[in-house]
Amino acid sequence: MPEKKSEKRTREELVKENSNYLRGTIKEELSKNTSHFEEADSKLLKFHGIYQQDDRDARQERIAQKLEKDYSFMIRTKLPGGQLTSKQYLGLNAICDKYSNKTLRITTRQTIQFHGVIKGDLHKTLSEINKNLINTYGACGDVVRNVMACPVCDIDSEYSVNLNQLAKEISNHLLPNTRSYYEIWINEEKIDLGEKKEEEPLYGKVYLPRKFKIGLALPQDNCIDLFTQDVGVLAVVEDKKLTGFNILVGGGLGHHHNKPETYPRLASELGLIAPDKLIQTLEKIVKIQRDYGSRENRKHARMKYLIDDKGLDWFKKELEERVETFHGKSLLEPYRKIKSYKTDDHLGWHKQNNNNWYLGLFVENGRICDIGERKIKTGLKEIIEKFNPDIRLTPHQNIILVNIKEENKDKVNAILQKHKIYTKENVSQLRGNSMACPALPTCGLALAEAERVLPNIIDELEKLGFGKETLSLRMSGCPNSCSRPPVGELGIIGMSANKYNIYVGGNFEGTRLNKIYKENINSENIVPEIVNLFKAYRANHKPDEGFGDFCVRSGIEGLKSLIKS
Ligand code: SRM
Repeated sequence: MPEKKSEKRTREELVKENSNYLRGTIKEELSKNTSHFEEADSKLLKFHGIYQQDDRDARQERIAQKLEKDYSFMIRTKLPGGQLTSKQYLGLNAICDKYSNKTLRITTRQTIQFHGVIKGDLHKTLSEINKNLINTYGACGDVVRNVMACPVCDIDSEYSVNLNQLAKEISNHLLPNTRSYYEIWINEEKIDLGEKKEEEPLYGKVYLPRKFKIGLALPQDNCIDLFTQDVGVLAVVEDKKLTGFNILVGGGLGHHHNKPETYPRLASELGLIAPDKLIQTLEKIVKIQRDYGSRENRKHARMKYLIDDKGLDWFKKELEERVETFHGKSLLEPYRKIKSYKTDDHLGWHKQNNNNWYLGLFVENGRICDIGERKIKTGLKEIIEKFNPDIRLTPHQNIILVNIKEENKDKVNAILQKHKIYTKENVSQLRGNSMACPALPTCGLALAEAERVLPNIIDELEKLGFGKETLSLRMSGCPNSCSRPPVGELGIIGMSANKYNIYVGGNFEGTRLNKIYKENINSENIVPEIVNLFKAYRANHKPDEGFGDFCVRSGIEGLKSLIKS
């Protein structure tokens, strides 16, 4: 396998190489009565779907008291296309009550995370998750992450292609091969390979240079934010027939403050491939990144930088050569231009193609928990236990209950009402289209708050009469951009404690990056800044012009002078 060797590889590369296919000393460390893992194992744990974290609210106090950090672990499941059964959901719900902070967190890539699991409970938690036929293998780490897909394209007659099934197939095809996960977490006996050596045919010994993201969409529903993926796959349907898949490469949003060599980038249009060649083509793309992605600098290791360094033409040629040797002829046809994109939030009741109904429910920032009288965790459990719906998670951190019978709709509505759960009818447009990442206190990289403050910002804006504004509003605690703010119509990104940059000019369809509007705004000034923007929009927008489009037409300086005048 042509793995790129480099003189100065990062520490992560050495850890992977010396890990014996991701085993490290995790198993040995698990049996010790300690609160955390040492650095090398904590890096390897990510490949198993686990992040070592500490309570950042308590960090300073504990340092002052010369105590070690208050360690706990975040566990991320892998659910291609965000699909799970009601039994699996209830299983995860029970696990969160037993071992984590009693919340389930829907992520922006359609999975579920647990926060606050202590080291002594890690093995039990992972093994119980696996008993529910869900695993966490490759949910994090330098491999292909959860494959996203529009969550309703197989059940709504508006959509013509079953991308969900495809997401599962792609995910299975691109899983790591090593059995280390199963040996550690479900006590699988180590298989005796005799003379043969363990192999990772796709990833090799050092896996990928960096995380790798794939998402599948349709032009009528870009809810997965196609252009932000390392590889975006867009179904092209002509005359009601699937012609092929447009392939886009090199999307990614993470960047670093004051490091202009890092930047958000929208994926570039590469070409169209035939449906039956999709999986092999994706495999070849992953291998190009494996062989050429930077292993010297993790801040330059995502595929977007490889494409910018070497050029899209180089990338295309490299892919065609690899596909050619595999299939005998070039498979990339010209990219099919798409006239327009739409994005659906999937909220509310919708009739399915089998005459049952699906119901999309807003979950604020994806956090399934009971807050005051709003009891979404309890309410979901009651509905799911009674009516047994299949579950879909959306890329906007929401949940969809599938296959509800017509005669049960009123009963479900009554439970929603009883627990004061947000429905499409009673959540404001502003809140319903908002997302924030977890940030503090769990995320080790957060520079400022996000999930804990966005609801209050929206409360204030609603009180001031701006709840009806329909725009994508996204907030992240740092420029890594986990809630995808660089493509929001209004993006808010934490830069340091209590200081945020405000960005404007993405669009609802997710096809445009926004631009910086103001830097280093104190948290208490966020609402007044947004109020000014909304007032300028209300006074000056053209009929049917969205907020992001209005900001682009006005320009940043134009917006500022509109607000001054
Ligand atoms: Fe993310 C790292 C949470 C989607 C870009 N992300 C992290 C970590 C694991 C922090 C860490 O490395 O220690 C965060 C854990 C917080 C916590 O306490 O849970 C974290 N990212 C999340 C989630 C949970 C946010 C959410 O609100 O749901 C999302 C989990 C997705 C999943 O299920 O797999 C999540 N992260 C994203 C996205 C959006 C997407 O993929 O659609 C992005 C931007 C797209 C991209 O990848 O460019 C994103 N996360 C990052 C980055 C920056 C990567 C880069 O290229 O620079 C990091 C930091 C890193 O990798 O070094 C990061």
